[in-house]
Amino acid sequence: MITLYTWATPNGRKISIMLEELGVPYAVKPVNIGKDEQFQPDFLAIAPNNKIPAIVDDAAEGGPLTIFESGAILTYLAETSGQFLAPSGAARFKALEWLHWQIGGLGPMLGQLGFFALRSEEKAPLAIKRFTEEVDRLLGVMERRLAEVPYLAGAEYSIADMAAYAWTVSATTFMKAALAETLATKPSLYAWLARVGERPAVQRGMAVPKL
Ligand SMILES: N[C@@H](CCC(=O)N[C@@H](CS)C(=O)NCC(=O)O)C(=O)O
Repeated sequence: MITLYTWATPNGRKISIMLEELGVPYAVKPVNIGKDEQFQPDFLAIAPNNKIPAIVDDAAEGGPLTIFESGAILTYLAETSGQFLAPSGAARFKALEWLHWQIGGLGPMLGQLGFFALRSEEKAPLAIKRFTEEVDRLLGVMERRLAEVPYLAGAEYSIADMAAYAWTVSATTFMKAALAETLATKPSLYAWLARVGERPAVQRGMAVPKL
């Protein structure tokens, strides 16, 4: 049995989407990051970086295994199930390329933009300008990719799409006001959002955790 430590945020939902896609039973442990539960010693023993998501796989080869960092978790689940990541060749590395692009670029930049433009009471114009421009650039990269292929890795839906989906939903909803100008010129991105968003497993995964 896999236990997922998560919260109602894009990084957590990447993993619930994957677990729903796989159709495996899993237990959900909500970690309320608004109440600093990510700093509790029992959670830090699993996720020393004090961030969700994390998993514990009790049935892992060699004994129970804890994993933090969403990219590592998605890769582990893909490899142990043999699904949503090609075992070798170009398709594998295209999926890993876009997975890492999301984890190192789209996620952190949208996170910083959300903090400076929306959540922070004190407004820092230079930070807002910097992160708006960087998100604009990243969404442009995504738009050009999705104008050529239906999914980020190419022809097939993969863990790269799961990773980018929840963050892109945030960009087009919660952060829409800050990104109106750039979103107006992204038809392929919206078509991809609809394609991925109509999957029943994605809809179930986006509803985790139930609060
Ligand atoms: N690179 C990490 C990012 C995880 C992350 O930023 N998680 C946020 C929620 S979306 C968190 O737990 N924040 C709590 C904190 O920073 O104390 C991953 O991909 O797993």
